[in-house]
Amino acid sequence: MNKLNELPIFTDGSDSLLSKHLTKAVFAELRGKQTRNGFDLQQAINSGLKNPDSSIGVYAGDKASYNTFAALFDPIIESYHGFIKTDKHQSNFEPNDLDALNPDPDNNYIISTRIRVARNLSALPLGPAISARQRKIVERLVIVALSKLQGKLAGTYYPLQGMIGAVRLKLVEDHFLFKAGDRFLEAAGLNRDWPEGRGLFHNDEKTFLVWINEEDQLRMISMQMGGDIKAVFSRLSIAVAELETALMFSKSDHLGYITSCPSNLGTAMRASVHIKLPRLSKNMPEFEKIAKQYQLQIRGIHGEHSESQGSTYDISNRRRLGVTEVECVQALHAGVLALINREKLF
Ligand code: ADP
Ligand code: IOM
Repeated sequence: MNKLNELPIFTDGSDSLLSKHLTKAVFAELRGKQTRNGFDLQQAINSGLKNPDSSIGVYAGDKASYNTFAALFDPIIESYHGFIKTDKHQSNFEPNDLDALNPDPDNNYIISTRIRVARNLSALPLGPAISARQRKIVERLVIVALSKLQGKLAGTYYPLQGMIGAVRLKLVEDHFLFKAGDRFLEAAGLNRDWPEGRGLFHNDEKTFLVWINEEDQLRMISMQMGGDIKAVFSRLSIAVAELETALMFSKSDHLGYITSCPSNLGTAMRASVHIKLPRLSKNMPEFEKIAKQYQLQIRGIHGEHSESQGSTYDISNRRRLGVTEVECVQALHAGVLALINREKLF
């Protein structure tokens, strides 16, 4: 990788948090630094430099990156989550504390609900700095932990290596598997040695899934058709607690769970619905205003950086750090109710 000699110039079109916070002074302070894993500023910012349409643009190679590159990461974390250096993250993954009746019991608007959390093993670097051998170790440890799951959570692991192309594409199309060749992950070094060490675990019903070695080492996912947000949350809460007895995840009192992208720190939770809003989506300014009011993010139907199809959107909580798991989902629930109520008024 080329060494950075000068402060990068961002094109006018770039709106990433990297472009906003990589000032001359920050660049001068950080350009010679690296963590004990050899992860340096060039690697941390390469995704944002190569992809001016990034929303964040930086990645951590390990937990230490959040200290070593704090002059850049802290303001990015504050901008994204509204969370400052002296704040402390709190967790509450208790389903009984969630007040979330199905906002669409007649299935008129919500197609499906999905909640995922990201996790990384505390003993190893994060994906952008992991070696091929370490990635295989992650895969092995996680497979062993998953093999102990019982009842409705029990399932099978499908490695990407050797998977038939058409099978893989169908899993991606059906929203169960991550896509190949993502350019944001590519520039962050997250696609090295593809497809080795990557794979998908799921139970028979495909309501509990684990992605191994994508943007984070684990993405644990609970999903099902319809709008029963509480059922999806409860299943995830049980599964995560089970896996936490077998695996040691990287976290800190200040930042909660440590993830490769700062947008996922804290709960590392993205709770989303796929929702049809044919009338409201014709009035994007109003749609966006409601989403902003409830701190929700609007994504396309095939996930981050995808376009929507028809009038179906992916709506999810934006903040993940400085809020508990229950609060993430409560925010989604309140926002989805507001969107449905507005849609009904047209
Ligand atoms: P992540 O949520 O893991 O950060 P993406 O935004 O790329 O990553 O989404 C991953 C996949 O999950 C995509 O195929 C996306 O369409 C799918 N997905 C997200 N939310 C839902 C949902 N509520 N129902 C069904 N699939 C979903
Ligand atoms: N989480 C990550 N995929 N994303 C926020 C990248 C970006 O747009 O900067």
